[in-house]
Amino acid sequence: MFAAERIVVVGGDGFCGWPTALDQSARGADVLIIDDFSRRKIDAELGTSSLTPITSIAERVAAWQSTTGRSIRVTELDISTSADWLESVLSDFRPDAVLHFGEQRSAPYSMLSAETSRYTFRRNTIGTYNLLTAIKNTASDAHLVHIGSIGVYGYSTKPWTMPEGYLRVTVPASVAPNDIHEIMHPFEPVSSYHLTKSMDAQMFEFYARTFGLRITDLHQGIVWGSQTVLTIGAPALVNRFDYDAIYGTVVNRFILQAAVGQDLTVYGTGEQTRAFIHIADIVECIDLALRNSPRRGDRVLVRNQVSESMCVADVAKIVADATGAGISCVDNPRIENTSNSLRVDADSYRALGLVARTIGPETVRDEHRIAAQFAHRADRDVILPKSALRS
Ligand code: USQ
Repeated sequence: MFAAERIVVVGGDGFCGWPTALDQSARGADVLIIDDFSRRKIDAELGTSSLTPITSIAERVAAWQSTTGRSIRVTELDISTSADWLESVLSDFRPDAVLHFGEQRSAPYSMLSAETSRYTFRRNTIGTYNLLTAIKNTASDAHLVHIGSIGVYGYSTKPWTMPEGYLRVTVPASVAPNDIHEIMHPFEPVSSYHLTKSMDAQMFEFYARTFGLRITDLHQGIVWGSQTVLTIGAPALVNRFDYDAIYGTVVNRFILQAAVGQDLTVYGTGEQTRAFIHIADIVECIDLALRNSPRRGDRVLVRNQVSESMCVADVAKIVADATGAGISCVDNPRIENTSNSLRVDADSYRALGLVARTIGPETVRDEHRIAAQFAHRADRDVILPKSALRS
């Protein structure tokens, strides 16, 4: 039994969207990818490219068809500028679920310049708004699953474990004695990217409460790893592996640095604690989220899509021990707290049976093997940050 029969994957050509599109197609769903290929265009703008040689979307879906006999349809469309077209696509396809991966997903990119900050804001906020109105205006009962970020709550140390979306608070006695409420956990974004994810959450609350849209918001940690069992099924299916200073996230950057014989660059103290999840667990999580959807009239269902929390220095030590690489502490190019702790409640997926991978010697060595296979393609000029990130 599949989680949904007809699934739209917005951003289905991207890092998380592509393996998820394959996974849902393999499970039997009829998948339609909507993508404007902006991620590929940003590669060209930044002068970077994936470590792994990704093929065009046409080659990707043709390879999928020839290896599995299953077809995935593709529509090129920018959801932030083509609202009417988006509505007509949803109206024709009548999806049971819409997976929303179609946002500019790099916090550092949003901090690169005033223009990249404006672009991120425009694209993410208006894109999400257009998607919500398209679902509402087509009277669709589609379950919207959005990739959010655990970073919306900021990285100051909190004296509690980060709950899944909602915080129980006691209203001061002078206002309402002994009155306990559950409120949306306050946001504390640390970049304009995280600001857009916080605004998405407010829009979701409005559309769920006012129009009964069924929405799951996944507060995802930093993704590491690059491939799933399906993306390594044929060379043309390979998923992207970003390692540059803007789109590469910390674990994969460390693994790539180890593969090319560079020291691992720990920014600042290394005491920044972050939450992590492996790409192969993301596709499992999305399937679980699809199978366990909210009902019409429910509040937004928030799940923390996180397998563990760890500080950057500890991540570096695990990668260094597993690969023999050295470690260098460098000036931090970002404005961020020098040190924080972070405890995240990820019970909802655990209750659904998820057993997630963790960052350890074996899992790091698996990814290191992939990085080593393509290390000859690495451009050393894009690994180190070129400027401070402050917008
Ligand atoms: N860092 C290093 N060395 C490096 C690269 C990064 O020490 O070579 C440090 C950074 O200073 C930071 C931490 O590692 O403290 C994480 O950086 P990152 O680049 O892996 O992740 P970040 O940019 O903070 O955010 C990323 C994505 C964003 C996603 C977020 C998940 O840009 O799309 O949503 O991870 S989270 O913020 O946890 O919700």
